[in-house]
Amino acid sequence: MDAVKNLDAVDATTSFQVKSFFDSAPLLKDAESISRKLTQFIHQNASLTGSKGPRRVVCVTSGGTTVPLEQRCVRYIDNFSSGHRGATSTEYFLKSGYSVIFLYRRGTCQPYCRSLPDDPLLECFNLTSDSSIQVLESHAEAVKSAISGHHDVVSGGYLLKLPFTTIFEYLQILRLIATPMKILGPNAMFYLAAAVSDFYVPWESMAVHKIQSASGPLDMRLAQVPKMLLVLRKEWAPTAFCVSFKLETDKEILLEKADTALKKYKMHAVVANELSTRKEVVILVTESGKVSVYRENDLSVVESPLIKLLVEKHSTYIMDPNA
Ligand code: PAZ
Repeated sequence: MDAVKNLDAVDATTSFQVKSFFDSAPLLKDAESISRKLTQFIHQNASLTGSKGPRRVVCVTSGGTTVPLEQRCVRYIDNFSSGHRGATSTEYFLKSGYSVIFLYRRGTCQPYCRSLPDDPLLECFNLTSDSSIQVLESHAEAVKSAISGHHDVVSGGYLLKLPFTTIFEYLQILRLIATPMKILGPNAMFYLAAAVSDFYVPWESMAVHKIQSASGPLDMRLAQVPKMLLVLRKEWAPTAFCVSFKLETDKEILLEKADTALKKYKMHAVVANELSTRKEVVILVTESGKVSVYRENDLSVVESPLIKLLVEKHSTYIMDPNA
């Protein structure tokens, strides 16, 4: 099956910007060990077949990237994202028979943990009089389902979690993921829910030490982060099914921006959401139109119908990637 659509090459300016970004980025710590884990995870999952054919693998990105302002970083610019979307979507992909590479911002929401309170260790457990640890009855169900849900998918080899903090780490790891994912052809999916910085300070022009306030107002020029969606789609993962997200606070421009992303970056689908209503409704934008996806009620989550719809679209894509 020839899953490669005839895509134009990435233009020379973008290629140059991408090369400069990676050439100047600080070296990724643990790159070798991340690559080893990825290769093992992907090969292991690629050899599995279920009732619906070869096992599918999705890379879910989650949380916001930071942009350091100093090499010995004290201050940084952040992109908002609690990680709830990515963590919840991961659970629904796993439930639908996918294996998941969860690329997440350190400290953000984790799969199977959304029913736990903010500080689970201190709020769910108690010390008994003989100094043993006891789960509080009020949180027992949430703790049990978090531990068993997580344990099942990790010990089964279906969930691989990789953390990032900065935009440099995020994009370097995303590139590392895409390379071995190629062997999955159209059975691979990228679900890019992370909130990724549009601007950054190139490493070589970044202050080394903490910027001093005594020097007066801060005047700083940020470079534009190269359009990596295009590079992912055209070069890193040309056969994968790619879903990106568009977040806006002004609903007047949301759909227009989502449409542009679909066309400009050749995405298979774009999930458009507004900051204030993102937990209740999202709009799935594809070449065949726009569909509003709502959560069913106050106790349910919008990721449930969203992932169901995306799994169907992915199935159609697998049957004919060039359609
Ligand atoms: O992480 P969260 O559940 O708080 O929010 C999810 C989201 C709004 C970050 C995500 O749905 C999204 O739109 N991500 C892409 C953001 C962007 O346009 O950069």
